[in-house]
Amino acid sequence: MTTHHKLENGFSYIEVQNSVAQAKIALQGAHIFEYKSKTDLLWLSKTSPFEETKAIRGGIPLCWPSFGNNNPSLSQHGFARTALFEIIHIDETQENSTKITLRLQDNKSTLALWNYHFELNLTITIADTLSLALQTINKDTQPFTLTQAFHTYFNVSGINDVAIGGLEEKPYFDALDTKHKIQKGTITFNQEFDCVYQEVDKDILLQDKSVTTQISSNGSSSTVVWNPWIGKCARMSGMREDAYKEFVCIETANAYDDFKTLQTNESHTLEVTFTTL
Ligand code: TA6
Repeated sequence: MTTHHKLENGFSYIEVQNSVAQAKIALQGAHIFEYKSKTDLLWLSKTSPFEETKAIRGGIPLCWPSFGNNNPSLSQHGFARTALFEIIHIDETQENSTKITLRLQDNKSTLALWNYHFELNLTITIADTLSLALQTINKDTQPFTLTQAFHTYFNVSGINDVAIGGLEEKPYFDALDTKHKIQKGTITFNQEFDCVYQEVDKDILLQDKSVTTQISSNGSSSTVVWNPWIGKCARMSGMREDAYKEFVCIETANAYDDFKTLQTNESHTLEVTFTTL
């Protein structure tokens, strides 16, 4: 079952309920901000905005057509996360799986920011696993280059208790000291962390006490791992100053060297699946 909701300020989202999972997806940014099945997977800030032009703090924001400041002519993480998508299709033929496709196409305001014709389709499959597939089609007569990410905020029991595996020996760019390094061992947290891993070629495992979340991807060879810790968290919009204890971001991406250039009519799909083991 899928129901449409509109807040008093006009902010719209859809709610999905099937036999194995429930989810909430905002039309702004095609932004899934709740997914509950075996676990309550996605962190959502208790002080997140739900209003036009402001990105929701939490869930899975789409960074598109630029990750971070990869494209200095665009705002951080691009414009898709505050753009209004339309629902193209809802498939509820199976009781234990719901598939929703949302679309963004170029319009006057996107062309003013990024002068290319495109079609962007996000397909979300809500089952006992959660899958997202973000397809970019170049509808322009010129080639264009993009970077992107699923900026996923995972709920954690406590940031000091989590470990991330699957990135051992991978090269990464440390955005805090702008140095290039190699990952040694699993990732744990005791300070601000903001790193972009490259050559990522296997599943990533988020270990949180007895719960393990497996992150599988296609069309991606880069992953960002982020936690703002105390100082940056206190300066962040849309989150309380101690929120850093409650989440970690593991972002399946095409970032930095993993950029994508699409010729006319060419497409690329970034995919991720989250499985609670
Ligand atoms: O993905 C990590 C990162 O780029 C951090 O540097 C931090 O800025 C975070 O994203 C949040 O960005 P936002 O624009 O959502 O405040």
